[in-house]
Amino acid sequence: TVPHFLNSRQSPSDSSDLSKSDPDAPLVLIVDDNWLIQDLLRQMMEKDGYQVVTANSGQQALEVFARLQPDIVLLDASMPVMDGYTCCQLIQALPGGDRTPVLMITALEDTESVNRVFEAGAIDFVTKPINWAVLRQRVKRLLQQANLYKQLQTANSELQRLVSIDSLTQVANRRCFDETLEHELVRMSREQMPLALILCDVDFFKLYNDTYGHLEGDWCLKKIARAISDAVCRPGDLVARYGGEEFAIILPRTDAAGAVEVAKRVRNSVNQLQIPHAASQVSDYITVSMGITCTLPGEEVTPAKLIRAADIGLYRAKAQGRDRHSD
Ligand code: GH3
Ligand code: MG
Ligand code: MG
Ligand code: MG
Repeated sequence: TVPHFLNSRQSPSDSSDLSKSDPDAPLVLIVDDNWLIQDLLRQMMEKDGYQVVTANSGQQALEVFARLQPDIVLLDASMPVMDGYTCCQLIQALPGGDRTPVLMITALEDTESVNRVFEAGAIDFVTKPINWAVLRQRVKRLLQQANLYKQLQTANSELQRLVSIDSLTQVANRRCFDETLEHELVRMSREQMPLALILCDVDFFKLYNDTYGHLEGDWCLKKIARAISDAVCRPGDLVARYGGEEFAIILPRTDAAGAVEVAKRVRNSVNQLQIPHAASQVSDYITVSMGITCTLPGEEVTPAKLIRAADIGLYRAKAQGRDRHSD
């Protein structure tokens, strides 16, 4: 026979479970060693439209939790082998466990038992014999709160994205660049690893705007940002819009030779765009110049010093004829 906890999401063929439950409904994990109570709880939760999975031991509860990530757990406090308190603690450590409410079900309401419930990380408890109205309202409220929390987290991560991204080019903005450079420098010096910085400036971009107009200029910056990003491939590397038509590339764990390789790829990538630039004095197409600098492990270096060094390289690349890199 199919184990009792393998229902709903796991076995769509099990019509007795799925016919009633909406696949988008919250998933309730019921954990109780007593089959009778388990079944009553299941009926009650299904009546309220939730999806249900069950486990009859703490160990099984952990397995089911890890596999199905339920939205709420109804957890019997008193079970043989692994009791509800231990199980609750272990759930907190599982992925998603710290934001999934655990509602403990306990026959004991003495001070020590109550304290144990909350110390184990449960969000609340109901007592046995179960007052069904209380249970249902608590489940409903806890699910609402968990949902609200999830929405807040989504909004927060969207906000984080917005404050660190340049709206025109969709690469990191100056703020993100400053923060990243600061903390990567600290990290690289701790790890005794080099860090490279490339400053990349579009050649004769004022003339491009003058020739084709500002909107075309904006479009061009988007394409260039994309081309630079495509040329930078290691996780941990950061491409940022440093200012108007200047981009910066942070390359942690990269020495001078590695940075030169990246600069060559960036130049190729931009050249391959073949964006016509009739007024450019160095090419028929849009080109970029780059300044490269690199820290050595053990060296005292600040973001300002590093940027200045890259800027000197950039100035040199411009002076030497543009469409090239220099250190
Ligand atoms: P060089 O090869 O020496 O870098 O010449 P340049 O013309 O690129 O240098 P300059 O710094 O004089 O001009 C940069 C131009 O970039 C000026 C400005 O109009 C343009 N620019 C800066 N930000 C934007 C932007 O967001 N959109 C557009 N369309 N143009 C921008
Ligand atoms: Mg029990
Ligand atoms: Mg410039
Ligand atoms: Mg320029």
